[in-house]
Amino acid sequence: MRLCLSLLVIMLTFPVPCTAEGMTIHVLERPDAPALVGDINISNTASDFAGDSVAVNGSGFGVASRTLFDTGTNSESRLTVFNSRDPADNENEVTEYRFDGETRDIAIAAGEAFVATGSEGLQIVRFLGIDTQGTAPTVLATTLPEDVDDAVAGLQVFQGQTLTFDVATDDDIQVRSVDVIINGNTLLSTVAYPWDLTVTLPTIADLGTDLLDVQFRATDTGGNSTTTDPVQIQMVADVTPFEIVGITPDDGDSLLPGAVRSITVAFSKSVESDTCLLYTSPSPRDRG
Ligand SMILES: [Ca+2]
Ligand SMILES: [Ca+2]
Repeated sequence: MRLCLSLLVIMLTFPVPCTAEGMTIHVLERPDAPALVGDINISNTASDFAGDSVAVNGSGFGVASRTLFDTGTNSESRLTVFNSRDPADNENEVTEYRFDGETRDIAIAAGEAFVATGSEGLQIVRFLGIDTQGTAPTVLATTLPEDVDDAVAGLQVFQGQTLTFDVATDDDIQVRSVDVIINGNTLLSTVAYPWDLTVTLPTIADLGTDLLDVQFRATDTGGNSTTTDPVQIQMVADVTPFEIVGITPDDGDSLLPGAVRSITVAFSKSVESDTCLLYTSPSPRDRG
């Protein structure tokens, strides 16, 4: 089974080791209140079936892989392109590509499918047509950072804070990339859905201002792009203390002499590395 997220939809794929059923993708809507809303059925008429990889592009399409074995040791991979917009539609198959080798996994990046096969290496498949109609994508910010100061008007965040934004995108063909733009400069560009829009802010001193104009830009595979209107965010000094959220090895762990060559400490926020000192007992000379 494999999980995949798409447009507030969770896809769970189940490989079916039989002749006629092929692959069934169960679609759950709203991860916070899951409910089965439909299945995407990909038919299969081969004599044997294996494979459970699926990826979606954030623009209403996905790719699913299957590996077909003949009576010997030869294998053939089939990459099925399916429409994921309407889970209730059972005619979701768009097209299919075939190549040698056993499919191990799939990822979509910049509008192309990257298929890892056991014997044939990495296959790169341009699974949708070229975007030639000049229609730009849509992009909408769906989640903004938490306001850290309710007493002051507007949206405030801490300087140096790591923020994660969420956007919804769509296109007549497919979105290739999404960028985060701050004060006119591209701070982050990502090419794989779900778009990971996590950025670490500069300090007020480094940026020279406490005001951020945040925009998001979606670009399709034809080079057309749409940029959102700016969202103004104010950075303020971070007055909250940090915490230690994890130490490896853990307190009380039993270890063989000489087994520990490093200790990892995870903090709740970035800290100055030269302020981190290690103390061990019983000898104070072990301070480092
Ligand atoms: Ca387009
Ligand atoms: Ca506020």
